[in-house]
Parts: sequence; structure tokens; C-alpha cells
Amino acid sequence: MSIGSNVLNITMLGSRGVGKTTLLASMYNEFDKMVKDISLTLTPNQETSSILQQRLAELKRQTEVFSPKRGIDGTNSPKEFIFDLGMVGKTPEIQLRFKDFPGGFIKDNPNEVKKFLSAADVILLAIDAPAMMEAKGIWHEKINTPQMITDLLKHVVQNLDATTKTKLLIMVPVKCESYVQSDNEARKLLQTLKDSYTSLFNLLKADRLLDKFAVVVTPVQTLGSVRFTRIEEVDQGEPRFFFRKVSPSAIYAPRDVDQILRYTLGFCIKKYLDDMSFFKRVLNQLFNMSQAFEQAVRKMAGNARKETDGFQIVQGATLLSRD
Ligand SMILES: Nc1nc2c(ncn2[C@@H]2O[C@H](COP(=O)(O)OP(=O)(O)O)[C@@H](O)[C@H]2O)c(=O)[nH]1
Ligand SMILES: [Mg+2]
Repeated sequence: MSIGSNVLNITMLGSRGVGKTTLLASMYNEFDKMVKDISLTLTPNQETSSILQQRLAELKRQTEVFSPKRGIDGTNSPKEFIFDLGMVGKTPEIQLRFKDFPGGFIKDNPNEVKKFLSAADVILLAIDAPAMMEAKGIWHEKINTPQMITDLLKHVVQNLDATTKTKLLIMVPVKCESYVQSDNEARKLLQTLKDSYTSLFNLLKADRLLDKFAVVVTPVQTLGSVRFTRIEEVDQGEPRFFFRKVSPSAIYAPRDVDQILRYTLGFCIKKYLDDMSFFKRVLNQLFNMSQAFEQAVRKMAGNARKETDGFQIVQGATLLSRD
């Protein structure tokens, strides 16, 4: 986030069909519950709102047994989801811009993606949890392309030196309902994730990056009431993953999706305060985040942030405010 513009850029990575739009829809849908005593409000722009409403309606109609299809949503072009965040009844004070890069686009246009990643404050990596956890992870490389992600981040960290910009990487195992129902399972998910992204973790834990690049793992249940059931291999090595509702009458029941915003805004407010004290010293400049808003965001970010049950701050805890 740069002082003055108050725009927070969030770049989303993850294969098509992994659940990125669903994640945003669930997050937005849960927002009011999350801030009920804080007077914050999140307002999507028209286009964002209509896409998310449509997605929510689909989620609520989810059949008892289903297999998410990959790549049926037509275009393979990047999308932008825009939300304004502010105090209820007041002019918004921060804009959150989620840039959604589907897997296929990244492969064809790496340079454009690198540019966005370098400019991003937060990188949200959606990881297909069943691909990583089931069948000894044989589908992980194909679906989650960890090497391609690591290569993109290599570029980002090379360019980080030149600036004082800090970044937050949020690794989000999605479709993870089957792996977080007990402490033991959640620990196993976290460990498998660490084993499945060793080169990425090794890259980011270089000394010079430890206080610049925060990394957190946040397994969120965007549907909640479903479980993985089986994989069917259809034509030419294309797997299909099947899920089943926990009971025929189970309804859409997302869990922990608030964590994404708690971490994102915790990082953002810390960055804002650090930048502000720097600029105050140097320029004695005035800034445009109201104190009431700053306090509300701080409160939201600090409240109920999870660090157990598969959630972990892997590095850079000091970049995430904590009071
Ligand atoms: N089991 C399960 N399925 C999910 C979850 N999130 C999304 N899906 C399924 O995955 C499909 C694709 O999700 P979508 O958000 O469009 O993926 P995107 O291409 O990454 O934006 C949806 O139609 C859902 O059926 C989840 O948390 N659990
Ligand atoms: Mg999408």
C-alpha cells in the first residue's frame, strides 16, 4: 500500500477451477458477521458484486455429489475484483484490488504476471488441497504447478532489493474440508504443504528476505459442509475430484474465510504505520486515513486471528501487527 493512494494490491495465483472466485465470494459474504461490532463496511464495485452474487447463488445450489469442473468459466483472461473498505456511512478509506490470474494465463504471459507480482502488496496463492493430499500427491505438480510459482517468486524477490517494499504471501489450501477436522489432520496438511513447496520456502527464508517477506498458511473452508470422496481419471490423464455434502440437507457453511482479510489488513495497517512514521519524520506530511478507521482495521486484524489448526505464520511475524 502506498501512502496517498490507499490502494492495496492483492495478486491471486492458482490454477483455474481451484476456487479463487469462490474464496472471494465467501469472504465477502462473511464480512458483515466478522465486523459486527466494529462499524466497518466492505463494498464491492458493480462488476465485482455481480460476479460474486452469481457465484454465491451457485454455491447455495451445490448438489449432493459434485465434481468441480476446471476451466468452464470461459475466458482465460485476468480479472479484477475491487472492494472499498471504510466506516459505515462514511467515505471509503482503502481500496482492495484483487487481481485474478488463472493458471493458463500465467503460463502464456509470465511477464505481465511478474509485473503485477512485483507491484503487489499481498500475494494470495490458492492451493488445491486434494491434489496435494490425495493419491500420494501425484496430481500436485500438474494442478498446483509449484515449480512455476517458485520461479515467478524468484523474479519477485530479485526485484525486492531495490525497494523498501514488504510483501505478504498467503498460502491458502482450498477444498481442504477433509483435512482440517482434527488437530492431527490439520498438522498433517501443514506438514504436507511444507514438503510440497520446499523450494519456495527455501527461496523465501533467505536472510535478507526474513524481515521483508511474510509468509502465512491459512487453510480456509470456502464451502464447509462437503468432503472429498474420490478421484476418477478421465481422458488423457485428466483427473476429476469428487466431493459429497456431509448430509443431503447440508448447506453452504464457509469457515475461517475471515482469516484472509485479518492477515491482509493486519499486514496493511502495520505497513501503513511504518511508512507513516517514516514519512512523518522525513516530510512531516499529512495522511488521509482517519484515526477511527485505523483503529477499526487494527481491531479487526488483531481479533481472533488463528495460528493453530493448520494456520501458521511461517516467517515475518513482525510485519503483521499484533495488538
Ligand atoms: N469441495 C470444495 N469445492 C470447492 C471449494 N471452492 C470451490 N469449489 C468448487 O470449485 C469450483 C470452481 O471454483 P472457482 O471459484 O470458480 O475457481 P477459480 O477458477 O479458481 O476462480 C466451484 O464451482 C466449486 O464447486 C471448496 O472449498 N471445497
Ligand atoms: Mg475464477
